Amino acid sequence: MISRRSILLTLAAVTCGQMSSLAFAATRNASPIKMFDTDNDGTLDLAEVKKAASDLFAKLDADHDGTLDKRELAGRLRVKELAAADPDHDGTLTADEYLAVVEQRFNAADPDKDGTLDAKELNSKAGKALLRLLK
Ligand SMILES: [Ca+2]
Ligand SMILES: [Ca+2]
Ligand SMILES: [Ca+2]
Repeated sequence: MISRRSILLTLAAVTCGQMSSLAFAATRNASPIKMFDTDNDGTLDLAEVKKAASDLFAKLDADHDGTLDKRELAGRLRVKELAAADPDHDGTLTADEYLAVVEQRFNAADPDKDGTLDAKELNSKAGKALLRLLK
């Protein structure tokens, strides 16, 4: 016969397991707004987006030469996109060139032109293209 105590323990273990997998899912799907919304107004403005992009740029620049090459970009920009973003055609992006692409994508993702991106705008195709340059 199974004791009441062991049933309770089993239930507790199952509940804990479910909670930790929920917590895991929440971390994995962390809202980009929550990640980057430094003024906590529920949307991302250009300053917040550029800050996130600068942080990622620094992280990606493995050899610390102040530019990102194709390898460091790791597929974030397609060959064509990289060429378009690289006006001096040296095959690398400076932080300014990178942020210029970010700003273009920000504007493309903000069809109502209110200067902020809400969750719906970030979830659009243009919004997702922008997020690829932020994380
Ligand atoms: Ca904000
Ligand atoms: Ca580099
Ligand atoms: Ca907007």
